Amino acid sequence: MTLFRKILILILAGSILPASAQVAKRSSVTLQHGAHRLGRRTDPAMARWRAYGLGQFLHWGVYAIPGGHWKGKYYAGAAEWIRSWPEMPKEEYDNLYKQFNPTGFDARAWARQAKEMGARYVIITTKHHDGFCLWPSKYTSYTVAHSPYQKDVIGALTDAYKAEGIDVYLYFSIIDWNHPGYRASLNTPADRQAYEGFKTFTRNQLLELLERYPACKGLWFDGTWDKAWVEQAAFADSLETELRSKIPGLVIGSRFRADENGKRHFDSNGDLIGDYEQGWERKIPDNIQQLNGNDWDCVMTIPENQWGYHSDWKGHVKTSTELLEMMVKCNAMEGNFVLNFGPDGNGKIREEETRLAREIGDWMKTNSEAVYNCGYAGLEKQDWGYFTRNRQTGKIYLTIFNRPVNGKVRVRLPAGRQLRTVRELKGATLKTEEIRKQEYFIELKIPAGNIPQVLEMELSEGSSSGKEEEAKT
Ligand code: H79
Repeated sequence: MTLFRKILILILAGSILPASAQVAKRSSVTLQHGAHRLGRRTDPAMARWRAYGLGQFLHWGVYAIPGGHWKGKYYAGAAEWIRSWPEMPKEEYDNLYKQFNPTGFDARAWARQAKEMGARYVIITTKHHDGFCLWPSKYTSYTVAHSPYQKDVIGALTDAYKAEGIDVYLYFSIIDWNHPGYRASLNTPADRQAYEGFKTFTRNQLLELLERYPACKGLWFDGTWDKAWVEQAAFADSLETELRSKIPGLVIGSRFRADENGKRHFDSNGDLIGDYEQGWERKIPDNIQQLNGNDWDCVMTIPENQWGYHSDWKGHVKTSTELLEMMVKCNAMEGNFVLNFGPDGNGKIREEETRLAREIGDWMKTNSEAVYNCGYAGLEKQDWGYFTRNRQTGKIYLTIFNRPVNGKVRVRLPAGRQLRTVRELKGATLKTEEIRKQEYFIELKIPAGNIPQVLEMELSEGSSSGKEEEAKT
Protein backbone atom coordinates (compact mmCIF):
# COMPACT_ATOMS: atom_id res chain seq x y z
CA MET A 1 0.00 0.00 0.00
CA THR A 2 1.32 3.42 -0.85
CA LEU A 3 1.96 5.90 1.90
CA PHE A 4 -0.70 8.14 0.37
CA ARG A 5 -3.33 5.36 0.65
CA LYS A 6 -2.32 4.68 4.25
CA ILE A 7 -2.74 8.31 5.17
CA LEU A 8 -6.09 8.46 3.37
CA ILE A 9 -7.36 5.42 5.26
CA LEU A 10 -6.24 6.90 8.57
CA ILE A 11 -8.09 10.13 7.80
CA LEU A 12 -11.24 8.28 6.81
CA ALA A 13 -11.05 6.03 9.89
CA GLY A 14 -10.79 9.15 12.02
CA SER A 15 -13.94 10.60 10.56
CA ILE A 16 -16.08 7.54 11.25
CA LEU A 17 -14.89 6.85 14.79
CA PRO A 18 -17.47 7.55 17.50
CA ALA A 19 -17.08 10.92 19.16
CA SER A 20 -15.74 9.44 22.40
CA ALA A 21 -12.91 7.64 20.63
CA GLN A 22 -12.02 10.78 18.71
CA VAL A 23 -11.76 12.71 21.96
CA ALA A 24 -9.45 10.04 23.29
CA LYS A 25 -7.20 10.58 20.26
CA ARG A 26 -6.00 13.76 21.96
CA SER A 27 -3.68 11.53 24.01
CA SER A 28 -0.09 12.53 23.75
CA VAL A 29 1.83 10.11 25.97
CA THR A 30 2.74 6.68 24.67
CA LEU A 31 2.02 4.14 27.38
CA GLN A 32 2.98 0.51 27.75
CA HIS A 33 0.60 -0.09 30.62
CA GLY A 34 -2.22 2.36 30.19
CA ALA A 35 -5.79 1.71 29.11
CA HIS A 36 -6.17 -1.24 26.75
CA ARG A 37 -9.26 0.16 25.13
CA LEU A 38 -10.92 3.49 24.54
CA GLY A 39 -14.62 3.76 25.25
CA ARG A 40 -16.93 1.15 26.68
CA ARG A 41 -16.76 -2.58 26.21
CA THR A 42 -19.49 -3.68 23.79
CA ASP A 43 -19.44 -7.47 24.29
CA PRO A 44 -22.35 -9.51 25.76
CA ALA A 45 -20.59 -10.18 29.10
CA MET A 46 -20.27 -6.46 29.73
CA ALA A 47 -23.82 -5.80 28.54
CA ARG A 48 -24.90 -8.35 31.14
CA TRP A 49 -22.91 -6.49 33.82
CA ARG A 50 -24.44 -3.17 32.75
CA ALA A 51 -27.94 -4.60 33.07
CA TYR A 52 -27.66 -5.69 36.72
CA GLY A 53 -28.84 -2.42 38.26
CA LEU A 54 -28.64 -3.79 41.80
CA GLY A 55 -25.96 -5.93 43.41
CA GLN A 56 -25.08 -7.19 46.86
CA PHE A 57 -21.67 -6.86 48.51
CA LEU A 58 -20.73 -9.39 51.19
CA HIS A 59 -17.98 -8.64 53.70
CA TRP A 60 -17.24 -11.65 55.80
CA GLY A 61 -14.13 -12.81 57.57
CA VAL A 62 -12.59 -13.31 61.01
CA TYR A 63 -13.20 -9.61 61.81
CA ALA A 64 -16.84 -10.61 62.24
CA ILE A 65 -15.85 -12.40 65.47
CA PRO A 66 -14.75 -9.30 67.46
CA GLY A 67 -17.48 -7.34 65.62
CA GLY A 68 -15.95 -3.94 66.39
CA HIS A 69 -15.07 -4.66 70.02
CA TRP A 70 -12.04 -5.93 71.84
CA LYS A 71 -11.83 -6.66 75.58
CA GLY A 72 -14.85 -4.46 76.26
CA LYS A 73 -13.53 -1.53 74.23
CA TYR A 74 -15.43 -0.06 71.31
CA TYR A 75 -13.66 0.38 67.96
CA ALA A 76 -15.13 3.33 66.08
CA GLY A 77 -13.50 2.52 62.72
CA ALA A 78 -14.74 0.12 60.07
CA ALA A 79 -15.05 -3.30 61.73
CA GLU A 80 -12.98 -5.08 59.08
CA TRP A 81 -10.09 -2.75 59.96
CA ILE A 82 -9.99 -3.66 63.66
CA ARG A 83 -6.64 -5.41 63.31
CA SER A 84 -5.02 -2.03 62.59
CA TRP A 85 -6.31 -0.57 65.88
CA PRO A 86 -3.53 -0.01 68.46
CA GLU A 87 -5.82 -1.59 71.10
CA MET A 88 -5.90 -4.83 69.12
CA PRO A 89 -2.89 -7.12 69.69
CA LYS A 90 -1.93 -8.39 66.21
CA GLU A 91 -0.95 -11.79 67.53
CA GLU A 92 -4.39 -12.30 69.01
CA TYR A 93 -6.14 -11.14 65.86
CA ASP A 94 -4.07 -13.50 63.74
CA ASN A 95 -5.27 -16.37 65.94
CA LEU A 96 -8.95 -15.51 65.75
CA TYR A 97 -9.36 -17.94 62.85
CA LYS A 98 -9.07 -20.72 65.44
CA GLN A 99 -12.48 -19.56 66.63
CA PHE A 100 -14.02 -19.27 63.17
CA ASN A 101 -16.85 -21.78 63.36
CA PRO A 102 -20.01 -20.18 61.98
CA THR A 103 -22.49 -22.95 62.70
CA GLY A 104 -25.37 -20.67 61.70
CA PHE A 105 -24.01 -20.13 58.19
CA ASP A 106 -26.41 -21.18 55.45
CA ALA A 107 -25.21 -20.07 52.01
CA ARG A 108 -28.61 -20.82 50.46
CA ALA A 109 -30.39 -18.61 53.00
CA TRP A 110 -28.10 -15.68 52.10
CA ALA A 111 -28.61 -16.31 48.40
CA ARG A 112 -32.39 -16.52 48.77
CA GLN A 113 -32.44 -13.28 50.69
CA ALA A 114 -30.33 -11.56 48.02
CA LYS A 115 -32.67 -12.91 45.37
CA GLU A 116 -35.71 -11.64 47.28
CA MET A 117 -34.06 -8.22 47.51
CA GLY A 118 -33.68 -8.17 43.75
CA ALA A 119 -29.88 -8.35 43.53
CA ARG A 120 -28.66 -9.56 40.15
CA TYR A 121 -25.03 -10.01 41.21
CA VAL A 122 -22.99 -10.47 44.34
CA ILE A 123 -19.43 -9.47 45.20
CA ILE A 124 -17.93 -11.71 47.89
CA THR A 125 -14.80 -11.03 49.93
CA THR A 126 -12.50 -13.98 49.29
CA LYS A 127 -9.73 -12.27 51.25
CA HIS A 128 -9.77 -8.86 52.94
CA HIS A 129 -6.73 -6.81 54.06
CA ASP A 130 -6.13 -9.17 57.03
CA GLY A 131 -5.23 -11.94 54.58
CA PHE A 132 -7.69 -14.54 55.88
CA CYS A 133 -8.94 -16.68 52.98
CA LEU A 134 -12.53 -17.92 52.86
CA TRP A 135 -11.44 -20.59 50.41
CA PRO A 136 -8.93 -23.40 51.11
CA SER A 137 -5.99 -21.79 49.32
CA LYS A 138 -3.00 -24.04 48.65
CA TYR A 139 -0.65 -21.10 49.05
CA THR A 140 -1.15 -20.22 52.71
CA SER A 141 -2.36 -21.96 55.82
CA TYR A 142 -4.28 -18.83 56.89
CA THR A 143 -7.53 -20.09 55.48
CA VAL A 144 -10.92 -21.40 56.43
CA ALA A 145 -9.60 -24.95 55.91
CA HIS A 146 -7.47 -24.53 59.04
CA SER A 147 -10.30 -23.06 61.10
CA PRO A 148 -12.67 -25.27 63.08
CA TYR A 149 -15.25 -24.68 60.33
CA GLN A 150 -12.98 -26.23 57.68
CA LYS A 151 -15.46 -25.97 54.82
CA ASP A 152 -15.01 -23.90 51.67
CA VAL A 153 -17.15 -20.79 52.17
CA ILE A 154 -16.53 -19.37 48.69
CA GLY A 155 -17.52 -22.69 47.10
CA ALA A 156 -20.76 -22.83 49.09
CA LEU A 157 -21.64 -19.22 48.27
CA THR A 158 -20.74 -19.53 44.60
CA ASP A 159 -23.00 -22.57 44.24
CA ALA A 160 -25.87 -21.09 46.25
CA TYR A 161 -25.92 -17.74 44.42
CA LYS A 162 -25.56 -19.42 41.06
CA ALA A 163 -28.53 -21.62 41.91
CA GLU A 164 -30.58 -18.46 42.50
CA GLY A 165 -29.47 -17.04 39.15
CA ILE A 166 -27.27 -14.38 40.77
CA ASP A 167 -23.90 -13.77 39.09
CA VAL A 168 -20.86 -14.10 41.33
CA TYR A 169 -17.93 -11.67 41.47
CA LEU A 170 -14.96 -12.18 43.73
CA TYR A 171 -13.51 -9.41 45.89
CA PHE A 172 -9.77 -9.70 46.46
CA SER A 173 -7.56 -7.42 48.52
CA ILE A 174 -4.01 -6.87 47.31
CA ILE A 175 -3.09 -5.53 50.78
CA ASP A 176 -2.34 -8.62 52.82
CA TRP A 177 -1.33 -8.06 56.45
CA ASN A 178 -0.66 -11.76 56.90
CA HIS A 179 1.80 -12.47 54.11
CA PRO A 180 5.44 -12.07 55.18
CA GLY A 181 6.39 -10.54 51.84
CA TYR A 182 3.73 -7.84 51.80
CA ARG A 183 5.01 -4.27 52.01
CA ALA A 184 3.26 -0.93 51.62
CA SER A 185 6.46 0.53 50.18
CA LEU A 186 9.72 -0.93 48.99
CA ASN A 187 12.65 0.85 50.59
CA THR A 188 15.49 -1.68 50.57
CA PRO A 189 16.72 -4.50 48.34
CA ALA A 190 15.45 -6.90 51.03
CA ASP A 191 11.98 -5.35 50.71
CA ARG A 192 12.09 -5.86 46.96
CA GLN A 193 13.14 -9.43 47.30
CA ALA A 194 10.38 -10.16 49.83
CA TYR A 195 7.84 -8.46 47.58
CA GLU A 196 8.75 -10.66 44.62
CA GLY A 197 7.57 -13.59 46.74
CA PHE A 198 4.38 -11.73 47.51
CA LYS A 199 3.73 -11.06 43.81
CA THR A 200 4.10 -14.75 42.99
CA PHE A 201 1.75 -15.56 45.86
CA THR A 202 -0.82 -13.03 44.61
CA ARG A 203 -0.70 -14.41 41.07
CA ASN A 204 -1.02 -17.98 42.38
CA GLN A 205 -4.02 -17.11 44.51
CA LEU A 206 -5.82 -15.28 41.73
CA LEU A 207 -5.28 -18.08 39.23
CA GLU A 208 -6.37 -20.54 41.91
CA LEU A 209 -9.61 -18.63 42.47
CA LEU A 210 -10.47 -18.56 38.77
CA GLU A 211 -9.67 -22.25 38.43
CA ARG A 212 -11.70 -23.25 41.46
CA TYR A 213 -14.66 -20.99 40.69
CA PRO A 214 -14.96 -20.83 36.90
CA ALA A 215 -18.52 -19.48 37.18
CA CYS A 216 -17.01 -16.23 38.51
CA LYS A 217 -17.88 -13.36 36.18
CA GLY A 218 -15.41 -10.81 37.42
CA LEU A 219 -12.94 -9.68 40.08
CA TRP A 220 -13.41 -6.69 42.38
CA PHE A 221 -9.99 -5.56 43.57
CA ASP A 222 -9.27 -3.52 46.66
CA GLY A 223 -6.24 -2.33 48.63
CA THR A 224 -4.27 -1.42 45.50
CA TRP A 225 -3.25 2.07 46.53
CA ASP A 226 -0.03 1.31 48.40
CA LYS A 227 3.12 2.57 46.69
CA ALA A 228 4.66 -0.90 46.45
CA TRP A 229 1.76 -2.16 44.32
CA VAL A 230 1.40 1.04 42.30
CA GLU A 231 5.02 0.50 41.14
CA GLN A 232 4.14 -2.91 39.65
CA ALA A 233 2.53 -1.62 36.45
CA ALA A 234 4.17 -4.17 34.13
CA PHE A 235 3.49 -7.12 36.42
CA ALA A 236 -0.11 -6.13 37.12
CA ASP A 237 -0.78 -5.45 33.44
CA SER A 238 0.41 -8.88 32.32
CA LEU A 239 -1.37 -10.53 35.25
CA GLU A 240 -4.62 -8.82 34.27
CA THR A 241 -4.23 -10.13 30.72
CA GLU A 242 -3.54 -13.60 32.08
CA LEU A 243 -6.61 -13.51 34.33
CA ARG A 244 -8.78 -12.39 31.44
CA SER A 245 -7.50 -15.28 29.35
CA LYS A 246 -8.79 -17.74 31.96
CA ILE A 247 -12.43 -16.67 31.90
CA PRO A 248 -13.75 -15.12 28.69
CA GLY A 249 -15.59 -11.86 29.33
CA LEU A 250 -14.15 -11.45 32.85
CA VAL A 251 -15.04 -8.02 34.22
CA ILE A 252 -12.32 -6.10 36.09
CA GLY A 253 -12.69 -2.53 37.29
CA SER A 254 -10.29 0.40 37.34
CA ARG A 255 -8.84 -0.32 40.78
CA PHE A 256 -6.52 -3.19 39.93
CA ARG A 257 -3.48 -1.64 38.36
CA ALA A 258 -1.71 1.65 37.79
CA ASP A 259 0.07 2.74 34.61
CA GLU A 260 3.87 3.08 34.49
CA ASN A 261 3.62 6.63 35.84
CA GLY A 262 1.70 5.49 38.88
CA LYS A 263 -1.63 6.86 37.62
CA ARG A 264 -4.55 4.93 39.06
CA HIS A 265 -8.10 4.47 37.66
CA PHE A 266 -7.34 6.82 34.75
CA ASP A 267 -4.03 6.54 32.96
CA SER A 268 -1.62 9.36 32.11
CA ASN A 269 -3.82 10.25 29.11
CA GLY A 270 -6.96 10.36 31.23
CA ASP A 271 -8.31 7.10 29.79
CA LEU A 272 -10.07 4.62 32.05
CA ILE A 273 -8.01 1.58 33.02
CA GLY A 274 -10.13 -1.59 33.15
CA ASP A 275 -13.77 -2.12 32.31
CA TYR A 276 -15.56 0.31 34.58
CA GLU A 277 -14.80 3.16 36.97
CA GLN A 278 -14.41 1.68 40.41
CA GLY A 279 -13.84 4.81 42.48
CA TRP A 280 -17.38 5.42 43.73
CA GLU A 281 -17.08 3.93 47.19
CA ARG A 282 -19.74 5.29 49.59
CA LYS A 283 -20.31 8.23 47.26
CA ILE A 284 -22.38 8.95 44.18
CA PRO A 285 -21.59 11.39 41.38
CA ASP A 286 -23.74 14.53 41.23
CA ASN A 287 -24.34 14.35 37.52
CA ILE A 288 -23.68 12.16 34.53
CA GLN A 289 -21.07 14.51 33.10
CA GLN A 290 -18.72 13.48 35.91
CA LEU A 291 -18.62 9.97 34.48
CA ASN A 292 -17.26 10.77 31.01
CA GLY A 293 -19.40 8.07 29.40
CA ASN A 294 -17.73 5.26 31.34
CA ASP A 295 -19.40 2.31 33.01
CA TRP A 296 -19.19 2.50 36.80
CA ASP A 297 -20.40 0.98 40.05
CA CYS A 298 -21.23 2.47 43.42
CA VAL A 299 -20.57 0.34 46.49
CA MET A 300 -22.54 1.48 49.51
CA THR A 301 -22.68 0.73 53.21
CA ILE A 302 -25.87 0.78 55.30
CA PRO A 303 -24.32 2.78 58.17
CA GLU A 304 -21.84 5.51 57.27
CA ASN A 305 -18.73 3.32 57.08
CA GLN A 306 -19.10 -0.27 58.22
CA TRP A 307 -18.48 -3.14 55.82
CA GLY A 308 -17.62 -6.08 58.07
CA TYR A 309 -19.92 -6.95 60.97
CA HIS A 310 -19.94 -4.35 63.75
CA SER A 311 -22.31 -5.35 66.54
CA ASP A 312 -22.95 -1.77 67.56
CA TRP A 313 -23.63 0.61 64.69
CA LYS A 314 -23.30 4.27 65.59
CA GLY A 315 -24.61 7.23 63.63
CA HIS A 316 -27.10 7.33 60.82
CA VAL A 317 -28.37 4.05 59.43
CA LYS A 318 -29.82 4.44 55.95
CA THR A 319 -33.48 3.63 55.42
CA SER A 320 -34.80 1.56 52.53
CA THR A 321 -36.19 4.60 50.73
CA GLU A 322 -32.82 6.35 51.04
CA LEU A 323 -31.14 3.28 49.60
CA LEU A 324 -33.70 2.96 46.80
CA GLU A 325 -33.12 6.59 45.90
CA MET A 326 -29.37 6.01 45.77
CA MET A 327 -29.91 2.97 43.56
CA VAL A 328 -32.16 4.71 41.05
CA LYS A 329 -29.90 7.76 41.05
CA CYS A 330 -27.00 5.47 40.07
CA ASN A 331 -29.07 3.68 37.42
CA ALA A 332 -30.18 7.02 35.97
CA MET A 333 -26.48 7.82 35.44
CA GLU A 334 -25.68 4.38 33.96
CA GLY A 335 -24.24 2.87 37.15
CA ASN A 336 -24.79 -0.29 39.15
CA PHE A 337 -25.65 0.09 42.83
CA VAL A 338 -24.08 -2.50 45.16
CA LEU A 339 -25.37 -2.66 48.72
CA ASN A 340 -23.16 -4.13 51.42
CA PHE A 341 -24.05 -6.76 53.99
CA GLY A 342 -21.77 -7.82 56.86
CA PRO A 343 -22.88 -11.12 58.37
CA ASP A 344 -21.91 -11.89 61.97
CA GLY A 345 -19.34 -14.34 63.31
CA ASN A 346 -21.90 -17.09 63.48
CA GLY A 347 -22.92 -16.68 59.85
CA LYS A 348 -26.17 -14.82 60.41
CA ILE A 349 -27.27 -11.71 58.60
CA ARG A 350 -28.34 -9.16 61.20
CA GLU A 351 -31.96 -8.15 61.69
CA GLU A 352 -31.51 -4.56 60.40
CA GLU A 353 -30.02 -5.81 57.13
CA THR A 354 -32.66 -8.49 56.72
CA ARG A 355 -35.42 -5.92 57.17
CA LEU A 356 -33.87 -3.53 54.64
CA ALA A 357 -33.38 -6.36 52.14
CA ARG A 358 -37.05 -7.25 52.50
CA GLU A 359 -38.21 -3.65 52.10
CA ILE A 360 -36.06 -3.13 49.02
CA GLY A 361 -37.31 -6.45 47.65
CA ASP A 362 -40.93 -5.48 48.22
CA TRP A 363 -40.40 -2.37 46.15
CA MET A 364 -38.45 -4.23 43.48
CA LYS A 365 -41.25 -6.75 43.03
CA THR A 366 -43.47 -4.09 41.50
CA ASN A 367 -40.95 -1.59 40.23
CA SER A 368 -37.75 -3.33 39.10
CA GLU A 369 -38.74 -2.65 35.51
CA ALA A 370 -37.33 0.84 36.04
CA VAL A 371 -34.03 -0.61 37.31
CA TYR A 372 -32.91 -3.70 35.36
CA ASN A 373 -31.10 -2.86 32.16
CA CYS A 374 -32.05 0.76 32.66
CA GLY A 375 -29.71 3.68 32.25
CA TYR A 376 -29.56 7.32 31.31
CA ALA A 377 -32.73 8.52 29.59
CA GLY A 378 -31.09 11.46 27.83
CA LEU A 379 -33.31 13.89 29.72
CA GLU A 380 -32.25 16.49 32.25
CA LYS A 381 -32.54 15.60 35.93
CA GLN A 382 -35.73 17.05 37.47
CA ASP A 383 -36.80 17.86 41.01
CA TRP A 384 -39.23 15.01 41.68
CA GLY A 385 -36.72 12.19 41.10
CA TYR A 386 -35.08 10.31 38.26
CA PHE A 387 -35.72 9.29 34.68
CA THR A 388 -34.37 5.90 33.63
CA ARG A 389 -34.57 4.26 30.24
CA ASN A 390 -34.54 0.59 29.35
CA ARG A 391 -31.67 -0.02 26.96
CA GLN A 392 -33.54 -2.69 25.07
CA THR A 393 -37.13 -1.50 24.88
CA GLY A 394 -36.39 2.22 25.01
CA LYS A 395 -39.16 2.65 27.61
CA ILE A 396 -38.73 5.68 29.84
CA TYR A 397 -39.55 5.53 33.56
CA LEU A 398 -39.99 8.22 36.19
CA THR A 399 -39.24 7.22 39.76
CA ILE A 400 -40.70 9.81 42.10
CA PHE A 401 -38.91 10.37 45.38
CA ASN A 402 -40.06 13.95 46.03
CA ARG A 403 -43.81 14.01 45.56
CA PRO A 404 -44.91 17.61 45.05
CA VAL A 405 -47.51 18.92 47.54
CA ASN A 406 -49.96 19.68 44.70
CA GLY A 407 -49.88 16.02 43.73
CA LYS A 408 -48.61 16.87 40.26
CA VAL A 409 -45.27 16.05 38.76
CA ARG A 410 -43.80 18.75 36.55
CA VAL A 411 -41.97 17.35 33.54
CA ARG A 412 -39.90 19.42 31.16
CA LEU A 413 -38.94 17.95 27.82
CA PRO A 414 -36.33 19.05 25.34
CA ALA A 415 -37.36 20.67 22.07
CA GLY A 416 -38.60 18.15 19.57
CA ARG A 417 -40.07 15.71 22.13
CA GLN A 418 -43.74 15.59 23.07
CA LEU A 419 -45.41 13.84 25.98
CA ARG A 420 -47.82 11.25 24.61
CA THR A 421 -48.99 9.18 27.58
CA VAL A 422 -48.04 8.48 31.16
CA ARG A 423 -49.23 5.51 33.15
CA GLU A 424 -48.67 3.80 36.44
CA LEU A 425 -46.81 0.52 36.16
CA LYS A 426 -49.49 -2.04 35.29
CA GLY A 427 -52.01 0.60 36.20
CA ALA A 428 -54.06 3.51 35.05
CA THR A 429 -53.17 6.11 32.46
CA LEU A 430 -52.68 9.41 34.24
CA LYS A 431 -54.14 12.77 33.36
CA THR A 432 -51.60 15.19 31.97
CA GLU A 433 -51.80 18.90 31.41
CA GLU A 434 -49.63 20.92 29.11
CA ILE A 435 -48.60 23.92 31.17
CA ARG A 436 -46.48 25.65 28.56
CA LYS A 437 -44.28 24.71 25.65
CA GLN A 438 -42.32 21.50 26.46
CA GLU A 439 -43.63 21.50 30.04
CA TYR A 440 -46.33 19.27 31.54
CA PHE A 441 -48.05 18.36 34.78
CA ILE A 442 -48.79 14.70 35.47
CA GLU A 443 -51.58 14.19 38.01
CA LEU A 444 -50.69 11.45 40.45
CA LYS A 445 -53.51 9.18 41.56
CA ILE A 446 -52.14 7.31 44.49
CA PRO A 447 -52.04 9.26 47.74
CA ALA A 448 -48.79 10.58 49.10
CA GLY A 449 -46.94 7.92 51.00
CA ASN A 450 -43.43 6.86 51.70
CA ILE A 451 -43.16 4.51 48.74
CA PRO A 452 -41.38 5.88 45.70
CA GLN A 453 -43.75 5.51 42.76
CA VAL A 454 -42.75 4.55 39.25
CA LEU A 455 -44.47 5.82 36.11
CA GLU A 456 -43.87 4.90 32.53
CA MET A 457 -43.85 7.68 29.98
CA GLU A 458 -44.24 7.61 26.23
CA LEU A 459 -42.86 10.40 24.15
CA SER A 460 -43.32 11.24 20.54
CA GLU A 461 -41.34 13.30 18.12
CA GLY A 462 -42.35 16.90 17.56
CA SER A 463 -42.74 19.98 19.67
CA SER A 464 -45.56 20.48 22.11
CA SER A 465 -48.33 22.78 20.96
CA GLY A 466 -48.10 25.30 23.79
CA LYS A 467 -47.30 28.84 22.74
CA GLU A 468 -43.90 30.16 23.57
CA GLU A 469 -44.51 33.28 25.60
CA GLU A 470 -41.09 34.51 26.48
CA ALA A 471 -41.42 37.62 28.61
CA LYS A 472 -39.29 40.56 27.65
CA THR A 473 -37.13 41.37 30.61
O1 H79 B 1 -13.65 -3.37 52.02
C1 H79 B 1 -14.11 -2.08 52.30
C2 H79 B 1 -13.09 -1.27 53.05
O2 H79 B 1 -12.55 -1.96 54.16
C3 H79 B 1 -12.08 -1.03 51.98
N1 H79 B 1 -12.84 -0.90 50.77
C4 H79 B 1 -14.21 -1.24 51.06
C5 H79 B 1 -14.91 -1.90 49.89
C6 H79 B 1 -11.23 0.10 52.28
N2 H79 B 1 -10.01 -0.04 52.68
N3 H79 B 1 -9.49 1.14 52.89
N4 H79 B 1 -10.37 2.02 52.63
C7 H79 B 1 -11.50 1.43 52.26
C8 H79 B 1 -10.12 3.43 52.77
C9 H79 B 1 -9.28 3.66 53.97
C10 H79 B 1 -9.89 3.84 55.19
C11 H79 B 1 -9.07 4.12 56.38
FE1 H79 B 1 -9.70 3.85 58.21
C12 H79 B 1 -9.01 5.31 57.07
C13 H79 B 1 -8.22 3.22 56.99
C14 H79 B 1 -7.69 3.79 58.15
C15 H79 B 1 -8.19 5.11 58.21
C16 H79 B 1 -11.75 3.74 58.30
C17 H79 B 1 -11.29 4.36 59.43
C18 H79 B 1 -11.18 2.48 58.28
C19 H79 B 1 -10.38 2.37 59.39
C20 H79 B 1 -10.43 3.51 60.09
